[in-house]
Amino acid sequence: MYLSRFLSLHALWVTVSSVMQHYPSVWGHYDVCKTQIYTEDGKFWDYTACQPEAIDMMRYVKVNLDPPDITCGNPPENFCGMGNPYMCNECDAAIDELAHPPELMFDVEGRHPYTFWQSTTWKAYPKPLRVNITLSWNKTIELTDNIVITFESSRPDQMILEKSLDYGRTWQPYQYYATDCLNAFNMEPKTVRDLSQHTVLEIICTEEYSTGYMSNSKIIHFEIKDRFAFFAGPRLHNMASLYGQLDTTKNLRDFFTVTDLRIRLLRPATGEIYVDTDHLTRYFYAISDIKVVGRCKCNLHATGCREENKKLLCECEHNTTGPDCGKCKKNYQGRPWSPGSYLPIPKGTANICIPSISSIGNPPKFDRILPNISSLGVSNPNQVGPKLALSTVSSVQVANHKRDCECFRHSNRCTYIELLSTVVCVSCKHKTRGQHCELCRLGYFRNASAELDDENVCIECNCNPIGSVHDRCNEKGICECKEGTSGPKCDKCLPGYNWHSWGCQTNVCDNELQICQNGGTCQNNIRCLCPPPYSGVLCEKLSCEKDSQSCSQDSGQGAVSLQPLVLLLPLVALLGLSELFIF
Ligand SMILES: [Ca+2]
Repeated sequence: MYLSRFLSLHALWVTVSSVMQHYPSVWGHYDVCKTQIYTEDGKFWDYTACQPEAIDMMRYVKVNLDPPDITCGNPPENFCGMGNPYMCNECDAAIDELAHPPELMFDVEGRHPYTFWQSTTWKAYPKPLRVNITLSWNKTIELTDNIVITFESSRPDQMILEKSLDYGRTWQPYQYYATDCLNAFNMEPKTVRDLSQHTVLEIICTEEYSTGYMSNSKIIHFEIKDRFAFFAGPRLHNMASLYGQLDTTKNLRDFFTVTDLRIRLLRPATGEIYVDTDHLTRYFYAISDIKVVGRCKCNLHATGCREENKKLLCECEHNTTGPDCGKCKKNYQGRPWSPGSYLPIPKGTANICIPSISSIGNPPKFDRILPNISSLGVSNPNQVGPKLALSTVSSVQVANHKRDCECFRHSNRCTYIELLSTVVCVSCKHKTRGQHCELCRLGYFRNASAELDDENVCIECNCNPIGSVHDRCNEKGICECKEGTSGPKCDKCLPGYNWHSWGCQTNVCDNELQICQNGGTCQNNIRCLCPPPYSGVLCEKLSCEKDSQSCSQDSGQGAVSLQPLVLLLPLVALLGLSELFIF
């Protein structure tokens, strides 16, 4: 008892370890949804794209067989070896040791001989012996490793692996398997290695796994890793490249995504062209193990996936909800839901849901979002975000579209935008704007002493048109000033600057530090009026235009004495006499 439990645990650990070894680079990234960071301005959440670990999905599968009575043993029957029709065993559903129920396809292996599910034998030949094995998760999952089916019988002559993305309502083939693809499915045989980046989504028929009963191999693969390798390289070292492709190519992403798989066993292995009708107990299907490794699809909004009432659910972050984190939480519908993105590598983009105006009575749990939420009055026309500090206004319950037309008495008209599934106020008055007229128009800011439904909720910024960069202000009404300008409305000059008709300008002269020289007088701090013969910004130069003699003393000897030499240089170069001059 203890030994078998130990062996089971050991087998499980081996399974988990092997999965980890397969994807070292997958496991290193996107495993954190948010990180708290500290700055001078306080604590912030830095949100990143995240996804759950890849796990053994057979732990959560529901298996259905069609026809339902296809499992052997009821009534008890004999089945015989393919190679030797006289070497037979019994299947009896009523006796544990002789029963082969479906759950033995996904129990924990670790002992020999393997446990296996087995069908009835092909007694009803020539009526086809067909079995559909449906694996359902009732949850969208993303496959991350090969699907591996291990047969106890010989591998079937004909089989189709199918997938569903809509919980079994519609099915698409994933791969065809046959000993003779042309004969069975009218398809040219191919292997995954015949594919490329451009044909990776092609559905192929392969003869690779149906090489007749003489083959020792009992395994059938659906090759996920080989397909990944077209993007990530043969050893899957460049997973970033794969993630980049998955992010931008929906078809590729969907290709590896399933809610259900269906194994359609169409014809058992016969070992030869003709069926030996004298020994039909040789023909049956038996499967000892099915491996499906993947992760819950959570749209890059969760790292956890838990089972609740036998259903897998993402443990959604980023203010999202739903089994796949496929929508924004109530009160967090400030912008349309969006999946996270793997890009930019390596942390991706979280695309979190932001609070809607209906949540203002229940302040959001986070302090602040970096970097892209706008606050009331600081106008960013591309975003409709509520001010996070408006905790005094009562909550608006979202019940239906009509009740959603909450415009804080600045409008009585709304429109429903179907694309965004949201109601938006139109013609907001009193200088307001936004989905619920809860923001102030450009050039206005929130009146802190007024309620949100007050006519005077928005006050004009009143920025000085000359001194400010633009006419917008922050939530306290403070304008953004040009260089040299100060004051809440940018109508004052910083020290060292003076107000002119074009704004604040640096002082050219004053009576303290930049004094006009040689008897010059400072005019309005912008120029020195110089008495003749002086000139220059501070009247520091003698004017040389008329009387060159008067300049020579102040200009210095150097300039004069250099002149003949400067004039000589081109001549020297022309004559090639430079070696005569040693500088
Ligand atoms: Ca088994």
